[in-house]
Amino acid sequence: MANSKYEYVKLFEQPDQLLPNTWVVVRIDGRGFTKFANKYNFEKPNDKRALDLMNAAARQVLIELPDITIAYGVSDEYSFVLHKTCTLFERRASKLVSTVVSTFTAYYIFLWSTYFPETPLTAPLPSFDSRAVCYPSLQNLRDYMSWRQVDCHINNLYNTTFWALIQLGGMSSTEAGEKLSVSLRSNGNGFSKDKNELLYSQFSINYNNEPEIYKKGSVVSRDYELVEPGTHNTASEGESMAELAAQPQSKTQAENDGKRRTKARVVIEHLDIIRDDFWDRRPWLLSNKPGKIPKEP
Ligand SMILES: Nc1nc2c(ncn2[C@@H]2O[C@H](COP(=O)(O)OP(=O)(O)OP(=O)(O)O)[C@@H](O)[C@H]2O)c(=O)[nH]1
Ligand SMILES: [Mg+2]
Repeated sequence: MANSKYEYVKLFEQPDQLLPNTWVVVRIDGRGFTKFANKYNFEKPNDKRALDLMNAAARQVLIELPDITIAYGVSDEYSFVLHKTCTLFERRASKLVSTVVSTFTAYYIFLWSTYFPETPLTAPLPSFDSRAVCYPSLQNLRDYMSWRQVDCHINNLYNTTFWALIQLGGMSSTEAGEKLSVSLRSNGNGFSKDKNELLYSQFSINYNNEPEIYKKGSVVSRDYELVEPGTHNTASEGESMAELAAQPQSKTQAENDGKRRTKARVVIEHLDIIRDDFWDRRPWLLSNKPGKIPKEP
């Protein structure tokens, strides 16, 4: 082994391990996307091409990193979930975060021309920040995911109403903002009911009929055969992995699981991830045991 007088600098590399046996969420977020969206004339409030591009980049991240079990995206952000037993990069935060965000960014730029064929990217190129957060319990993880989806709903309803007032109602952005802040003050559940009613009565827009991708955001996961709810105890499977983590699975088992994960198709869906049903039908998300690959139709 080469040994030089400079090697002592290695001592400065301090451990940055994420807490073991916790769910890790790596969330990336577009840097300065308000400006970026204006530069490329993203449609308001939602640009389907921009969302499809985010989803395509996230899908590639799951393909390249089979340790990621599920991802959820809305607007310029994406959350990638690693199972609590995942030991990728020995759970070193900087390695996990930088790998996820650089893979995502690379594909975002690589796939840009597929979704925006008419408008080539010019500097400054898009970039994303990234952080890793550990969630100690399954409930914490579920609540995190629910928080992002509720945020998606609240923001989308607000933005849909705001831009309807401007684009269809001829208001200025100040007037639209004021109009909405009045209904904001009425608060509580009445808040979203107000906007639904306003959209319907003034613009004949039924918010329920808006595209699912805008209302629910996007879920990226591996496509296995759905199971009947009630046949698996998803919550206990997710939590009992604590023992499994203490006695890691055999190498062959890990290899087989890895192969099945790689074989599964990675799909993009727009589903309710707040309800139990979503998780009950997909026990592999929480147990980290790959499901059954569906038969070719
Ligand atoms: N027009 C349009 N804008 C979008 C769309 N998706 C995301 N954006 C923009 O991206 C912003 C994302 O919000 P933030 O992440 O809070 O804002 P940011 O400008 O990226 O700021 P930082 O993340 O702090 O760098 C939104 O406020 C929009 O301006 C879209 O589909 N259409
Ligand atoms: Mg941003």
